[in-house]
Amino acid sequence: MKTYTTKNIRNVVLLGSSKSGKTTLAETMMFEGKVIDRRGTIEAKNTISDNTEVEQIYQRSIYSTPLYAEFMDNKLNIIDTPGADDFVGGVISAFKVCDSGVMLVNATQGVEVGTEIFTRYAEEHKKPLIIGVNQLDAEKADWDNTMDSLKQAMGSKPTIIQFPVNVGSGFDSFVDILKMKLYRFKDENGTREELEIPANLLDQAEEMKAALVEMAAANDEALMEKFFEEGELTEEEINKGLNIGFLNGDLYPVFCLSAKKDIGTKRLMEFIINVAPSPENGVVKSTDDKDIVCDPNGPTTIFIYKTGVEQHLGEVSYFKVISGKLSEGQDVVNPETGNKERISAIYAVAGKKKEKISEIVAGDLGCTVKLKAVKTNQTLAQPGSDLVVKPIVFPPAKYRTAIKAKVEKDNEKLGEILNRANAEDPTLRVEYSKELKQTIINGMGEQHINILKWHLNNDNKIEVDLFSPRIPYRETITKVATASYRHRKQSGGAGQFGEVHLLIEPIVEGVEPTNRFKVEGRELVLNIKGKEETPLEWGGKLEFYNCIVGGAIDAGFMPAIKKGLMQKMEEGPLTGSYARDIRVYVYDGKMHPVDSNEISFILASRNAFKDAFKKAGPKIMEPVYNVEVLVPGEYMGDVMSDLQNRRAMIEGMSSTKGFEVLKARVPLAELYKYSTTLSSLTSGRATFTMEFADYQQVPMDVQDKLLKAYEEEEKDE
Ligand SMILES: Nc1nc2c(ncn2[C@@H]2O[C@H](COP(=O)(O)OP(=O)(O)OP(=O)(O)O)[C@@H](O)[C@H]2O)c(=O)[nH]1
Ligand SMILES: [Mg+2]
Repeated sequence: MKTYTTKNIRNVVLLGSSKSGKTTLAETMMFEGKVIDRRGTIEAKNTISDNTEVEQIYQRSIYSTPLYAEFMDNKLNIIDTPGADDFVGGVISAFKVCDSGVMLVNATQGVEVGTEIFTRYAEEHKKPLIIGVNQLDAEKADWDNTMDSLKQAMGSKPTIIQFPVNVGSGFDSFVDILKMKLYRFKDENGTREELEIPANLLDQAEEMKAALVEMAAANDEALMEKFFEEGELTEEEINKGLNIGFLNGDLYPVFCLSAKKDIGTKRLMEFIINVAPSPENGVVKSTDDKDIVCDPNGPTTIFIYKTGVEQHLGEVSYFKVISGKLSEGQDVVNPETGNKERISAIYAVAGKKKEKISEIVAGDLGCTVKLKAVKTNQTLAQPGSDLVVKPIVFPPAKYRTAIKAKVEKDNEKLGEILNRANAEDPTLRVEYSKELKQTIINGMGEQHINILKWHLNNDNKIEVDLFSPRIPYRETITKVATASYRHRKQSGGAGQFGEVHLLIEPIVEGVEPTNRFKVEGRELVLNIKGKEETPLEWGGKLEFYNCIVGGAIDAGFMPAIKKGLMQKMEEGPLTGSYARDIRVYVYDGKMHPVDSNEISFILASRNAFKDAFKKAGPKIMEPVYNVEVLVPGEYMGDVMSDLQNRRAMIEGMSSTKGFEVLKARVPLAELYKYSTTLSSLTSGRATFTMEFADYQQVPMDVQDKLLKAYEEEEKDE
């Protein structure tokens, strides 16, 4: 392969909803770029992009796949991404390393939820976007509907560069308004004729051209002025105006495609080479907010955007050269860990096909193998450089499941594999919860987890059970109560004796502690001598007051009393969940000159606390999440009633760009497999996010159920 300079590189991410045809387009682009001489198909499971067994089984993209073609003396790097929400991690990491995007819209569907989400990402990442209306050859393709939905979702940004002549199964021609020509395709291999626009389409073409010129003029003041004065622009000026608008993300040029029949692919690739930005002027921020400029003569900095294990190669790390050059044999370091790595080989990548190269420059994408300890989202740099590329921020998880090996002895190995999966895919977060005594996987959806399960079964031969995870409930109290407990043991040997009287009350924000209480029909005035405040690992706090008078209990036993309380705070009296936000006043008790010791007071305080807790209006609290659903209007009613069945508090509704946005607070206990339900309610046309909000008391009926379940569990043990 020839060596490319930074300005001869284009990095483009292929985006779009599931099944819009990204992988098929990638295949056709590889064909046009002469990487392959026969095109594979999704159905025949032989595309260059969907090259893993699991993608072929499911007939969809699961991972983002880097590909490249040498085209018009440039290196065109393409990342084919998965369209399903569950695999969005691959899309987000592709955004980090690509300089523009092609958004495919399925002409039989128009704008879908995925289109909307990925457009938002492109705007956030400030990446110029080209729109490809694909599948124009499909029987049910509808150009007008598709354009209407694009305008509804994106306002005036979609800018028609081409329009189709004969949409549907006979599709073979479109008019290109920039060139003012008609392109007709003679076969399914991209062979095209360039013809004059026939008379019956000329008016339409001219009308669109006028709109295009106006759109072009709007992006530059000088052009605008000239346009107003003279009423027209030269070809060159039109291109200039469109380029400015495109690069600023103010307009999205719209192209006609049939990826399947190779119609329009080459023209799209030409446009990318001619107009889409090279990485040349790209700037990436470092973790300390410095600019890292894409300069081939700068210090070597590479960013790892994807890692994975591949047959015959072992660990493969995919990177972008952010600055400088990288050569075979070069030594680099991970500035965060200090780990040294040697770049034993560099490859240009087209799916599984990897071509060895000896050097790669700033802006280019490549991969290397056998690095010792590098994870996705890390930087490698030349020794002495401390610049770390700001890592990609992945969206919060929205699917939570507990996992366990079917065979106990596999659990250790399972733990290791899960940790590695977590390092490869940052949207798959694995934690062992000490509190819940479960290994919990947080991912993006049921499919995401099913793919993990597939790998565990097939690659690692581990059978696992996935099941509903426990909920991290909390316990607290709602009113004042007192209790006392005497612990005494006198059977043989040394005896045990300790007696504790205590009062407890809830900590309520904004309510100051007091020393006067009316409780259980009497008035108690306490003499507060000491206060300890303990923030709790699991949220909230414990306040501990020493109110002992007349030496009823030695100060030396106070730590034991607190220890007893903490034991019960860690294993709440109601359901064994953590307790929080409680004030405890120890105001009386008794000692024995010989038999009192630490253990006696631990036990006395534990039991006194437990008794008081049960009298103090105890409540179970549950985690509540802020949920935001993006849904097409027609499914709104179904989504809403489903949420209401999940004890949701609807907080707001609004519409944006053709979709409804529903905001609600929903208990975590009601969100198990929500993504799956939402998907089936809306034929996969809605999406949502969820984020922890706070804890709130569970309703009485739910509390009763939880108490019963806990009693049963205790009995079993
Ligand atoms: N008629 C027609 N079918 C197409 C075209 N492009 C893709 N398809 C078909 O649409 C289906 C989905 O195509 P893919 O290329 O897998 O779509 P994708 O966008 O990569 O889908 P995901 O990877 O699941 O996000 C396949 O059955 C393709 O054969 C097209 O231009 N015309
Ligand atoms: Mg695909």
